[in-house]
Amino acid sequence: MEENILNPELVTSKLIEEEEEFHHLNNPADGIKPIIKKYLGVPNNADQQGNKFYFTDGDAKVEVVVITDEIIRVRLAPHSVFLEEFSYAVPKIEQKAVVFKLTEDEEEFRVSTGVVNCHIRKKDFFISFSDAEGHITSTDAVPMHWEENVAFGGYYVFCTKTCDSEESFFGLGDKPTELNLRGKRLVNWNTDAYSFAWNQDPLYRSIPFYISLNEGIAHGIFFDNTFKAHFDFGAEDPTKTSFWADGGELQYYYIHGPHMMDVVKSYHLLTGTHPMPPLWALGYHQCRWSYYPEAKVKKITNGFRENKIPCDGIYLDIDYMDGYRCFTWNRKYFPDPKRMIKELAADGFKTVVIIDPGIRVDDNYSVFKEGKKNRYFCRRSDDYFMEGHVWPGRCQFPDFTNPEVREWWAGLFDELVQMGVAGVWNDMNEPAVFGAGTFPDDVRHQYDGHRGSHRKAHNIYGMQMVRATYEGLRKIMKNKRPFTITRAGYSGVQRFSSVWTGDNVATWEHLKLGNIQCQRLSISGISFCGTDIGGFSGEPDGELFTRWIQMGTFSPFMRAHSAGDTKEREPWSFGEPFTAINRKFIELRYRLLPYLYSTFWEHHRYGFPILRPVVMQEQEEISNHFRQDEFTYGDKILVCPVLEPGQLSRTVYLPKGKWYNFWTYELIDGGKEIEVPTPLETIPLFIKAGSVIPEYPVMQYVGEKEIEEVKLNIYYSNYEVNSFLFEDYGETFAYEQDIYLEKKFVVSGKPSVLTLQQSLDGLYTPRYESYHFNVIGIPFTPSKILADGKDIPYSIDDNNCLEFKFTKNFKQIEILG
Ligand code: MIG
Repeated sequence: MEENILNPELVTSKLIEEEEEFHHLNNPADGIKPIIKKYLGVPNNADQQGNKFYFTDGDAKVEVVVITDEIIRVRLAPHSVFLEEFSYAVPKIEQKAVVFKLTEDEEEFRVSTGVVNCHIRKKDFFISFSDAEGHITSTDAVPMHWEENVAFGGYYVFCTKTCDSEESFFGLGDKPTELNLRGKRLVNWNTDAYSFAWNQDPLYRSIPFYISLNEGIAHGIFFDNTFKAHFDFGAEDPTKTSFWADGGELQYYYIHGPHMMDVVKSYHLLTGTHPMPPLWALGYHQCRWSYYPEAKVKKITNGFRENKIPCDGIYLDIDYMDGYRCFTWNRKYFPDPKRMIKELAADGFKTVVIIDPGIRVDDNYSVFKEGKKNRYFCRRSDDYFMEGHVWPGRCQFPDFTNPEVREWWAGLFDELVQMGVAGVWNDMNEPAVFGAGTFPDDVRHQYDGHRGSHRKAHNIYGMQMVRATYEGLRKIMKNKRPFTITRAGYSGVQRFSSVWTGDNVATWEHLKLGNIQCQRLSISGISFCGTDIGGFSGEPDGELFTRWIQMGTFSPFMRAHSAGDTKEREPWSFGEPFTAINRKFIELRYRLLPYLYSTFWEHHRYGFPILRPVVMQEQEEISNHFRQDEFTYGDKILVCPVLEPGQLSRTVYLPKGKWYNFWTYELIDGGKEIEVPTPLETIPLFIKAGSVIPEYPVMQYVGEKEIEEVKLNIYYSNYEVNSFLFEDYGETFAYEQDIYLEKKFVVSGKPSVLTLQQSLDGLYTPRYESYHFNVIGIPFTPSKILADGKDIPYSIDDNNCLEFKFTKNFKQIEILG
């Protein structure tokens, strides 16, 4: 059906029918069948029910719903019957008080909020959107259309909009291709993609959300459809953008900007954000397929402590299980897991174990027996069980779209948690099946009461698995924050899990790809993401591994992982100078923990992405639409990883404003490209002038020492800049009861005075008493420091930085020249 969707005949009458040859039916033996393609023709009337507006054309009906001032949802029912409202991505729409109205003139119906207008054109049912100033931001190129597909009994649904000559596209989750999706055609169908290649599509996740940027204005389209979905950003026809799905409803949210950041925040409003992770989960994690037996695990964890390289997480891959049976232990390798986990914990390591969806068919295995007895496993259309081979051999698979099954699965973690397991790694949940790839289309799913075949449930299967896992852990761990990681997911998976990019390869190309994928995931709702540092398959040399550690230091999730047939792959495996550099960067990760944690809070609470491509800083600049190496980590630190071997310097674009080189303290004017030296010891890192960057002392793991003081690095600026610091217990859900502290710092400099103000908001009291201030870049010779009016002592170090200490409760500090 890809033949001519983008170039239909001009349509002016009512529902137009087109017959065409169709080759892609479910059963190839059926051969070629005619399919009917229909287009909306003319909207006859507008019917308002609250915030919903209905427009009909014969049998077809379109619904336009005002969600917020910025968000309008459009739905199409080819035969007037809308499906019951249900979405795994959008758990509930927070209906805000929005003022909207319907107007009509000769040409169109118009639904307007204060920010957006949705135009429904009378002559041809074209739907378009404009902002309050009248800029058209999105418009249909042909009316919404569909194909009635007799083979599966539903519709293939299509929406085609115009694509302007300089329009750029971003988003769609984990696509392994350039950051700007202009000119690409992509598909969403969760796929186990071992050793994936540049441009390989699809991969593990389905995030049907993209951002368009055109003439300086951004808007988003969230096509909330779990079926196999397709996107074309001017690939087939450079003047058209299309999205369509092999079933389900044509339902999309138009999300107005005008800034990309506004779009991402609104997308988060719909699909949610990551809950606050336990602080330790933001530390460094070490993984391998697999560390076993126990002695090997201990050798690795001791290696960290001996080498003085910080680490918080140690992973057990599938070999910890008995014959790969989930929720069991191989007692030969791990005779007493509870004791081992306790010993690891005493040494500061959290144990994370893998879990797969495939349950071994084995009547002596309690998980299988329970699932069988309660009919928890997926079945084919004719009631046979869905069986497939995965690691344990012949398996059946829980139907995670059934709430009862999720609850059962959730409970299965009880024993692991009692043993001390702190996190769960959800793998193979695309779902992956050896040989077949995944389940056949006819497998049935309960779909939370909205039954469907695997065509509908495939893309959300993994998300529902990790949801069950997360909810289980949350319940069992009581007030402790669980840690989960998943490979597969759909929009909204961020509410339940972090994500890694899957089975990458130890090549420089994959380092580059991983950098793009993490930025893309972050602006697609999934901020808590990372790559397998070092590359899963293949062998990195010391240089590649170190460059990957350096990039990974600025991935919200930082974990090294490797396949079992590769050489040793710990941060000290490559000898010097690599070990020392890896240590220095992992230490930097730990120093910056309070900054990352605060940035995470900004994500969780306010919907900001953690990684932000530079196009997000300056979207008006067309050249930025094609930059994909540099990004900001939060809004204060600009990072540009080194992505080529042997690179002694590289070009970096600094957005407008003033930036400090993190390593040299040199102050640089942004808004231009600069050449930065990149010896193996460093990567380009810049701090926005005026920032306050909080720092913890280096620790071998979170909680190793009581923090006695927090360092505040203050970067002088001659304009006013705000910074935030978020603090709480770091491991409980007290923040949901508003027990936390938000600190705001305001830095403003004059030619001979620098002022720093602090305001506090919240109920939490950190245990440390004082700050250690480190003031960078003061352009005058200080003569005196007044802290809350008191004259206090200070020193000036070799880098010309001003150092002093004062109470954490200060209100105002003035450094006078
Ligand atoms: O078929 O559990 O992506 O991280 O180490 C391979 C073994 C199954 C795939 C995961 C990888 C993990 C591996 N798993």
